[in-house]
Amino acid sequence: MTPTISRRALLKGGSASLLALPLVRAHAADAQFNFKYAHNAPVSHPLHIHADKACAQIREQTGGKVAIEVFPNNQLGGDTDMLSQLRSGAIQFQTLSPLILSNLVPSASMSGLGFVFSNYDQVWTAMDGDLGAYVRAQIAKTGLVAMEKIYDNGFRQITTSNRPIRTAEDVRGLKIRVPVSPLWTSLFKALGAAPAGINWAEAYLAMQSKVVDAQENALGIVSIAKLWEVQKYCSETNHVWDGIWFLANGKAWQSMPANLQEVCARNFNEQALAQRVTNRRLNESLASELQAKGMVFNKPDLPSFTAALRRAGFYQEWKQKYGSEGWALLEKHVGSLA
Ligand code: X2X
Repeated sequence: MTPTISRRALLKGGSASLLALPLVRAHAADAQFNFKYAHNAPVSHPLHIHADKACAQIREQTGGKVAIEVFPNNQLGGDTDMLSQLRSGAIQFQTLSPLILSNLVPSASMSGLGFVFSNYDQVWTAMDGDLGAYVRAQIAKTGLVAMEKIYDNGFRQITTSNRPIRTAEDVRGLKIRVPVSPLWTSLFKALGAAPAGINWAEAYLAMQSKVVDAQENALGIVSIAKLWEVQKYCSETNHVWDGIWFLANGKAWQSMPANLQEVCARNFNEQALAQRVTNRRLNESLASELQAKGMVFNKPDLPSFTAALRRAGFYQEWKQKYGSEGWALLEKHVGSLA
């Protein structure tokens, strides 16, 4: 969008437009589309590395027409703030957990229901297949565009500062930080914990200041964020698989002609496939490194968790919320749940 500002518009706009003009010009000098992309991950996380590469390739392959500036590490605010900015058009791209996106698109959290996916084959078959397509269609109804291939955050593990989690009983009363998401809160409430919904941007401080005693994340994040400084135990629950949708503001996306949309989508999707490989390798390689930093690992009794969730009516509750169409798609991939 090369800004063509007429003399009349300038005069009408008065001094504010005159002041803004040099900035706009400088920024748009070599690009038709100047976009902002923001996310929560540190720069050494595979999400940033691959998404940043996609943006660089897009710039190159469009001959500089599409310039996407990347704002990593919550520079523009926490996840829920960035989601508001994405919706208003203040930023044009965001990468975000489906569970946090569910604040806007309820069915997006289906892929993150507790203890449903048991391996990556199941995950990618569902998310690259009909379950992913169903969720993307719901996302589209809100005016956002989700790229076809979802990125990987990983299978999540519980860390605590005060006790190992051996069975579901050990989660009772646990003050645990969870991302801001109705599903995440519901999952840990159903297990009898005291979950606090806190954006990742504030999570480390919440652990350090003992507002919470626990959190749950894939090991890549645990390691990159140096959580061993504030957490002692890591219990390998694998309770939730978490992905990362690459989202665009619909108006910004549609402002591009089809050929430029194609270059963007192709690069975001190609890098998603590459990121899945890098990220999985990272998550699977970290246990010994984290042990060397002093964290104590254990493998909990997983059936005790699913039994507790069934008893609490957790799956029945979410089946009602998601509705039969979405639920049938999920069960098709993971088997009967409720
Ligand atoms: O907020 C989190 O815990 C994180 C970093 O895993 C997400 O992006 C959901």
